[in-house]
Amino acid sequence: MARSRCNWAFLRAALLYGGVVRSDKKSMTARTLYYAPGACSLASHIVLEEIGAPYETIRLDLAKGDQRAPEYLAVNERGRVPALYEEGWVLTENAAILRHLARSHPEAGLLPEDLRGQAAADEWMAWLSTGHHIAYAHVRRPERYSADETAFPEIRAKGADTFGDLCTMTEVRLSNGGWALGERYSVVDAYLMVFWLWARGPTIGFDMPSLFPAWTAHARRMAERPAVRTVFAREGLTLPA
Ligand SMILES: N[C@@H](CCC(=O)N[C@@H](CS)C(=O)NCC(=O)O)C(=O)O
Repeated sequence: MARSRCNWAFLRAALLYGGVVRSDKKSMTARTLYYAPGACSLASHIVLEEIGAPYETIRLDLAKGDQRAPEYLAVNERGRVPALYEEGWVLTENAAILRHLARSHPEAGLLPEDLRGQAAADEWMAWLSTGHHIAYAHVRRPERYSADETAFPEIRAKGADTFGDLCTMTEVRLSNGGWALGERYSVVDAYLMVFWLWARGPTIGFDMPSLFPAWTAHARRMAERPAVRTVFAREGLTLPA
């Protein structure tokens, strides 16, 4: 569904004509996701693909510092992905984007309709963004938490411990064998995929199938979904085996 564009000329054009700068004009594209391969933006990317409505993508290379380019800072002044551009509007923060996409497309059924179901989804997303994500950041980006390089090993170690504890709690929550919210697939499952990948990746390096079998079964079910396969291929990621 997505057409990928990766150049700043397109971004500048979107800014000029799409309404970030001049909100009175119609955008050239309906919806654009700014993402980086394997970053937390994966969750929003999967959900856009699940919905099936047209969207475009702009890939940022975080290692090269694309997120700090003035053109991107004009989209998200915090210099982070994801950012979702829609006509005259930019939304950041995965949890907000996931909820917005699900609510904009109720026909996709990616969020429960009942109040408690929605609250349970919010609970998961708040936990993942403030728990798992931040613990992981202590391991990968200790410089965010201290100016003293000699403190980095301690910050990394504590972050890894905390991340491991959170993975254990996630495993328990998923041990009923269903989706995060029970029988129904939702945006929460797409968000969970990010942290399963990070836990498997080189920064943490957990042996996911043996340490977290229920979560790994969840990740494998995710890998059967066409939208997930499409997005993994686009981002150049390896599916859970
Ligand atoms: N709270 C934000 C965090 C976004 C975030 O930290 N994104 C990372 C990638 S996972 C990023 O853009 N990092 C670039 C950098 O730190 O320079 C969210 O949940 O969307």
